[in-house]
Amino acid sequence: MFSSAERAAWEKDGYVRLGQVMTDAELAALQQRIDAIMMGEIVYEGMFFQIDSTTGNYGDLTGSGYAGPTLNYRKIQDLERDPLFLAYMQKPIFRDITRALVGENISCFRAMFMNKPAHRGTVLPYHQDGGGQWELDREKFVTIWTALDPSTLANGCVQIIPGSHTLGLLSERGHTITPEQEAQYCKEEDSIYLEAKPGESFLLHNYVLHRSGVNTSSQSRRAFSVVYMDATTRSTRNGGGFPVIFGDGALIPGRV
Ligand SMILES: O=C(O)CCC(=O)C(=O)O
Repeated sequence: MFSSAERAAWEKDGYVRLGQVMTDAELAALQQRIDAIMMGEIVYEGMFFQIDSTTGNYGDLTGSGYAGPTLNYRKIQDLERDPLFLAYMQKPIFRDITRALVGENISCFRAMFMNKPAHRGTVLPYHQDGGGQWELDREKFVTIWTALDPSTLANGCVQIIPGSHTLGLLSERGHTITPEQEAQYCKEEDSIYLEAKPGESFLLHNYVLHRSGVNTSSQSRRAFSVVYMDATTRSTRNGGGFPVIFGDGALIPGRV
């Protein structure tokens, strides 16, 4: 369960390594499942897909939508609709963490696959999770990021600035920060690379500055990132709520 030492580390540094919280068999099943979704063998109508850029530039990413069978997707969202991913999201350890840090009833803003395909990938600039672009009426959430492959410096692991969550939200609009802020707050020597074994998870504070680079290796860097938030959170765009993961009205794997 979520220990007081882990909580203290997360509060101080804005992140904590949780280790592997699933079995090797569960990991293999998630790896196979995400590939099957990319290859169009399992289809969820309306699921969000984004193909990776060919240039590695964030600005070159184009729209969303399924673009045919390929392992070159950068991002897939709405994975709470898949029973294997949903069951993983509902692990007791995540129940414990979200109860301690967020509340009793928990929804998810996004259940997202993030990929750096072999010899590809797109630079994701330093940013924080939150701000006006997220269009939420409150910001009470945490991210749990899980490696589905070995995640290394060579294949574009996540890089963070420990303690930067204490700066608060740097841009009202959010997500990315200005070049001046990056020069001021994101010095290479202050950063750490979250290298991970497949199956390992990190708990991240939503305001911790983080980025990731491209993949210079032949090993893909697949990962699954879930933002858990208070289930009363509403979209400021349409007033709607979000899929419930824990508590009243929680989704049930296989019945989604
Ligand atoms: O996986 C990555 O490269 C970055 C993920 C990220 O920004 C997030 O999970 O909030």
